[in-house]
Amino acid sequence: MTNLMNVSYDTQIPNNVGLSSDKRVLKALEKWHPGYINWWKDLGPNGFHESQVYLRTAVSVDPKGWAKFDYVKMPEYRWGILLAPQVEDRRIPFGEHLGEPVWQEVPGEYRAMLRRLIVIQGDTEPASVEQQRFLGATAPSLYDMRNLFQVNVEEGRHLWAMVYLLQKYFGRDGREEANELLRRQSGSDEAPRMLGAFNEETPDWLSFFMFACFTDRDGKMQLESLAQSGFDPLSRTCRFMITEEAHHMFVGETGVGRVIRCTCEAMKEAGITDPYDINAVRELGVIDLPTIQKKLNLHYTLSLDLFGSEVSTNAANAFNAGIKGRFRETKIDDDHQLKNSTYPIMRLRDGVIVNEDVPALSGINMRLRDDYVRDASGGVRRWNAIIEKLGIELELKVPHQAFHRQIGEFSAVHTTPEGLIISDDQWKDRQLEWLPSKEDGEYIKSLMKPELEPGKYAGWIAPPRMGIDNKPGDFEYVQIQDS
Ligand code: BYC
Ligand code: FE
Ligand code: FE
Repeated sequence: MTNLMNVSYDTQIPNNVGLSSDKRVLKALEKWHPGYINWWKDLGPNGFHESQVYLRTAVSVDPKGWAKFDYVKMPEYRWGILLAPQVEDRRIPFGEHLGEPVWQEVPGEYRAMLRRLIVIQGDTEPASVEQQRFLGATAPSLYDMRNLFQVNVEEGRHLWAMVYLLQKYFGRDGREEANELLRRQSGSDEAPRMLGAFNEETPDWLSFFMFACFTDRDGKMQLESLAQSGFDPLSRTCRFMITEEAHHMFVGETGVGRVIRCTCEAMKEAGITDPYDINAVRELGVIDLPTIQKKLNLHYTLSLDLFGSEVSTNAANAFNAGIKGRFRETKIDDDHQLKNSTYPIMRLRDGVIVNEDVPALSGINMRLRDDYVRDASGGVRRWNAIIEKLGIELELKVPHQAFHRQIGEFSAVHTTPEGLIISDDQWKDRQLEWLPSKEDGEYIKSLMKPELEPGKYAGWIAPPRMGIDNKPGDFEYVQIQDS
C-alpha cells in the first residue's frame, strides 16, 4: 500500500504516488509537461519569468509541516502530484453504495460522470491563472505580488492534480481531455472555459482579492464535497488541495480587509464621516466603501452561479452514485442516502420568490450553496468589524441570492440587492447603483500603480499585520529581473 507522506523528487515531476515505478503514467505526464510549460509562458503571469519569487513548495503532505519556502523562478517551479495519505479501510460515506469499500479504480457505470466532474474542476484552475495574468505589473507591493504568484503556481498545481487523475484512470479519452484543458482559454470566443465566472475579467487588484475571497471559496466548497467521494484517488487529491486553498482565501479576505482599513483610516484622518461622499473620499486616493460594496456584489453573485441550478438531477445522481457528497458529509447526522428527506430551497414561482421543500437529493447544490453563504458571510462580518472599529457608519452586506444571477431560476428576473423583483426598465436605470460602472473601474484603474520598493505599499491599501513565513516588513519577496 502506498502511504507516502514525503514527496519524492527523483523524477521530473515531484510526487507521492510512486510515479517512478508507474512508467505508463510517468511517460504520459512527461509528454504533457512541455505543453503545460508553454501554456504557463503564454497565458500564465505576463512577464516575471526571470524573477526570483519567494514561494512555498510542498515537501510532504503532512498537514503539520508540508511546505518549504525559497526563491524560485516561476517557470522552474516544481509542480507535483500530491495526494493526502490513504485512509485505512475507508468506506463510501453516502449514497447507494454507503458502507462499501471505496473504489481504487473508476467504477465503469460512473465513468462518464466522474470524468465530467474532474474535467470541470480541472478547467477552472488554469482559467483563474489566465484571468489574473496581467496583475503582476500593477502590484501594490512585493508582498502582494508574491501572494498573487503563490496562488497562481498552486492553481497550476491543481491543474496537474486533475490531469494526473485523467491520465492515470481514463486512458485515451483522459489524455484527450488533458490536452483540451490547455486548449480552452478564459474569455475566448471559440473555446471558452467551461463555467461562467471563469470567463470574466479580473481587471484590478480589488477584483483579484474579491475573486480569491468568493470564487476560491466556491473552490473550497466543491473540493470539500469531492473529497467525500467514494472514488478514493479523487478524494485524496482534493483533500490535499484544500490544505493549499486556505492561503488563497487568506489572501482574498485580508486583501479586501486591508483596502477597507486604508480607506477608513484615510477618511478619519481627513475628517470625512459620510462614507457616501464618494468624491471627497476619492480625493484621498483610496477606494470608497460603496464601490467596495459594488465589487462585492459582483464577485459574490458570479460565485453563486458556480453552484449550478436550484434543482439538479446531475447533483442528485452524483450523490446517489457516491461520487460527490455534501460539505462535511461524515459529520452530518442523517441516513446519508436522503431517500425520503426534503430540503428547503428558495425558488421562483409565478414571478414570486418563495421557500419550498424539495426532495433533498435534488436540492444538493443548494445545500452546498447555503454552506457557502454561511462561510462567506463570516468574512464579510470580519470586514465590518474593521469599519466599525474605525468609527465609520456603513455595513457591507451580501446581496440576496436572487440578485444578478445568470444560472438557475433567478436568471429569469431582475431584483434589487435586497431581493425585490423589479422590471427590466428599473434594472436598466438602477443597476449601476449596485454593480461597478465603467467610471468606478476607471477610478480603480487609476490607482493601480506598481509599488516595487521592499516594505512599501501603494496608497490605497494598508500593510499586512505580518509577513509571509515570518519575514520582516522590508523583506524582498520578489527579486525582479525581467526578461
Ligand atoms: N456556468 O444540473 P445543473 C475552483 C450547467 S471553483 C456554465 O445545476 P450541476 C477554483 C451544467 O454544467 C470549483 N454552465 O449542474 C476557484 C449543466 O450542463 P449540462 C470548480 C453551468 O452539474 C478559484 C447545466 O448547466 N469545481 O476550484 O448540478 C480559482 C444544468 O445545471 C454553470 C466544480 O465546479 C455555470 N456556472 O452543477 C481556481 C466541481 N452551472 O450537464 C479554482 C465540479 C451549471 O446540462 N462541478 N451549468 O450540459 C460540479 O460539481 C458541477 O458541474 C457544478 C454544476 C456544481 C459546476
Ligand atoms: Fe484551485
Ligand atoms: Fe484557489
